[in-house]
Order: sequence, then C-alpha cells, then structure tokens
Amino acid sequence: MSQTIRVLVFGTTGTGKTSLCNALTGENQKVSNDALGVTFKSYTYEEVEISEGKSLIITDTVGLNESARGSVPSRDAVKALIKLLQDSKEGYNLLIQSFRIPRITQAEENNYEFFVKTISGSKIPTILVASGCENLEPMSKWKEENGNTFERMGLEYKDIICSCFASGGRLASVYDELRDESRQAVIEAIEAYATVEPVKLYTTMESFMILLKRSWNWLAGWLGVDKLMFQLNEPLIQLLIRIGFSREEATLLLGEVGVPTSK
Ligand SMILES: Nc1nc2c(ncn2[C@@H]2O[C@H](COP(=O)(O)OP(=O)(O)O)[C@@H](O)[C@H]2O)c(=O)[nH]1
Ligand SMILES: [Mg+2]
Repeated sequence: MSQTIRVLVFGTTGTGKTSLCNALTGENQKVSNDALGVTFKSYTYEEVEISEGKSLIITDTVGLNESARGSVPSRDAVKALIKLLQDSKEGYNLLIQSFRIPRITQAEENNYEFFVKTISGSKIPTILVASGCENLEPMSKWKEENGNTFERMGLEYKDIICSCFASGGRLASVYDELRDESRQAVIEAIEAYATVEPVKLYTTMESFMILLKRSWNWLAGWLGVDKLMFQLNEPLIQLLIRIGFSREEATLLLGEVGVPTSK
C-alpha cells in the first residue's frame, strides 16, 4: 500500500521555500529574487512519488516577514488565512521551517509561533531546513556550530538539514550537485520524521471556527490590527463584516469552508 505524506513549508520570505518545493517535486514555480512576497498566500503542489510506495503533497506558503507587517490589508490576510486552513483540511504529517543561514532573527520565532504552535497546536513534528550552506564543507557544519541556538530560544526541531537549493547563474553546475544532495537529505528526513497518519488541524465546522479564531487573533496581533481581533462569542460573519467584507462576500467566503473527509 502506498502512503501519502502531507508537508507544510513555512518560514521567512526569501529563505528558499519555493526553491525547496520545486526541487522536491520537479515543478517550476516562480522563485522570488526580491523580498516582495507580501501577499501571504499558499500553494499546494501536485502529488509526486518520492520513493518506493511513498508520495508527497507539499504546501508552500509565503510566510511572515517583517516588511509585510504594515502592508498587508486585513481583508487579504483573512482571505489568505481561510484559504490556507481550507488547503490544510486533510492535515499534515510534517512541518518544514525554511531558514537562510547565518542570521537567526525574530522572524524565525514569529513564524514558529504562528505555524507550529498556533495553527498546528504543537501536534505536528517539525524539521528545519537551513539553506545557503553552499560554502561550507560539509554543509552540515553549520548545524554542528549553531544548531543549539534554536533550542535555547525554545524552538524545537526533530532535525536540522543544512542545504543548498540555489540554481542557475555561473555556479549552476555546482548548485545542481548540491541541490541533488540536499533533496536526498530532505527526503530522508521527511521519511524519518513524518507521522504515519496526517495530523488533522480540525475535524468539524466547530473546530474549524475555533482554529480560525485562534489563528486570526494571533495574526491580527502580529499585523498590529488588534481592534479587528475576534471578540468573545462573536460570529465569524460579524467579524468579516467588521473587517470590511460585505455580507454577500462574507457568506461566499464561509461557504467555501470544507471539513476534512473522514477516514
Ligand atoms: N545562495 C543560495 N541561494 C538560494 C538558496 N535557496 C534559494 N536561493 C535563492 O534565494 C532566492 C529566494 O528563494 P525562494 O525559493 O523564492 O524563497 P522563498 O521566498 O522562501 O520561497 C532565489 O533567488 C533562490 O534562487 C540556497 O541554498 N543558497
Ligand atoms: Mg516563495
């Protein structure tokens, strides 16, 4: 019997999330050469086989980065959040946080808090993929020297994979080799740490609402729009109207919410 492993990739913009997803799937989604990924969107790749009897469905996100803080309209953020949660309805077997060496910033902590703790309720194993290790020999040197910094910050990872997912340019042939090696290492880690069954984030409409409220309230705090947080017992539609959707738009948005298929 074959197993489908569902993985969510998150982390600061520009750390190599899309490059990683492209390398794992063979798809060619656009990588960003600038740091303008302000539209907090998610994208789920086509299912691909990663080894005998195992296939992968990977979801890429834009992630929280400081430059987006003042510039994402609440309407867009809510829409993107609802879409992300809908895309997540079958749950995940593993989370991957993407990070670019060398600097560990507040953004790493924020992304961890939002995706690992708030959205996933700390129920899903997480690994860290550190990109930009092309100048280290071996690439894993970074982990040996810096890996415990995360632990001290309270960020827990099953493993840290030091990698390079760059492509093109004058170093193309070097990158190709390092990318193959990194892809193999990430696939091995996915197989080692993914749960047997996907962990669902919600199972009923009611638990969806609770999750949406919890994650929106966190996000509203991060975006600095505290006045748009859910109030106790406030119906979702009321909040959406407060954020600026018309009643029709709000109804349409909520109508798209599905609950997980039971298994
Ligand atoms: N030097 C180097 N560049 C990388 C690496 N991984 C990705 N990049 C480059 O970093 C830029 C941003 O990558 P992207 O995958 O779009 O990051 P995302 O915003 O997290 O999805 C692109 O120009 C990539 O080619 C890496 O391991 N090393
Ligand atoms: Mg990207």
